[in-house]
Amino acid sequence: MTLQAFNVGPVTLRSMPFWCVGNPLGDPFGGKVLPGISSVEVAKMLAWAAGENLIEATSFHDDDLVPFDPAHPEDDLDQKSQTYKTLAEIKKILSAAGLQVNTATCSLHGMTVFRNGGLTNPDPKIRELARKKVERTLRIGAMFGAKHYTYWVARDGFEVPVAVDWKNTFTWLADGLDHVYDYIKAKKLTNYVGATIEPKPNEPRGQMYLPTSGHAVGFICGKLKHPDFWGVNPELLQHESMALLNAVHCVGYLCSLGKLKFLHFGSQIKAQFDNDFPPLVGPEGLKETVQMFWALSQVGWKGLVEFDCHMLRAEGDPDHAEESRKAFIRNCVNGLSMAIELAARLDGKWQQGLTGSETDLAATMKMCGLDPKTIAARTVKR
Ligand code: XUL
Ligand code: MN
Repeated sequence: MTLQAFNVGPVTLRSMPFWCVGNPLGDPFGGKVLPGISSVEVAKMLAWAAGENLIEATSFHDDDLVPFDPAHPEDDLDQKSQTYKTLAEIKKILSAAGLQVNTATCSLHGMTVFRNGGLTNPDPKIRELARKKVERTLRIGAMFGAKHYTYWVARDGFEVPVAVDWKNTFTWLADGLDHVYDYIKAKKLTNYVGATIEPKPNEPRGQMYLPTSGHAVGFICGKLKHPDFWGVNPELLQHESMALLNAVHCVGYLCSLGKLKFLHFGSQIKAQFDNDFPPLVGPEGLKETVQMFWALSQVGWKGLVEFDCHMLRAEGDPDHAEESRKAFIRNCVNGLSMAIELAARLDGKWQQGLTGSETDLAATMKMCGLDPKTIAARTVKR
């Protein structure tokens, strides 16, 4: 079965990753709220969502599908291994549901061996292990026909600036990312149309080496050997808002450079830790989210939007875990539909002759469906 593209407003496909659905809602102050769920069970839930016309695509970390054993970094190539069998089972479920795979990303954050970094770890043996794990992820992605490989900056960062090897760190990072390209070409993994960097300012590290989309683009163009292969998948509103940046500005800038490959999407309270609220959920960001989709339409960008968020911890119901997870998927998709619909209200050339403040108020009236005449009448009413 092949799902039709979504193609509403600037959004061609909607993607729900494995890690969002499988998230058991632990946080630094408390344990898991929901019982764990196997990767095969997550695949079945994603297939359900596809059947409900909620999503057309998914994504995964290697660890979301199968565990990694450093002693057997090529277990995926052995058809008799449990790894291969699990991957084959998941592939069957996703294919039957018509789900595409947007991106494969290597988890270099979960295993404690990577606690001081993956691709930038000062220990060459750990950098080599990270490289092997990335290669395995690329092969797994190829098995699923993934369109992208994503490097999220993860534990490549620091807390103590005077403990960092500033002479070599960014070269190690470039070597690790150039190896992604070289491995894809050497192994003829033709499924990959490109690769992305996902920046984040902090968390899990105090500071991350590529904190914003601007840093990511600078690194791609200034330091990587194949800049055309690489783009950015900003996480908006979350990651840029953590650094008090603006999502409309972010997508406008990335699109002007042809570097917006796809979007990670959710909601965020500015300057807080990574809230990962579902789209439009929480006290902030309605205007920013809607204006972001408006800006994407304005510049003619079309592409995939991937939810990267989790249900509110307070809403996880361990006695009805499946229902909680399904409700979360619906809420994400509803939030996206609302944002696209509200953004469409801003189409047209209605700003002409208005000041900045008037434009903003007029935009809010249009977005909220208020009648300017009624508002004007109320304004002067005694
Ligand atoms: C973390 C985050 C990651 C990446 C993939 O904040 O967004 O889930 O999207 O590793
Ligand atoms: Mn993300």
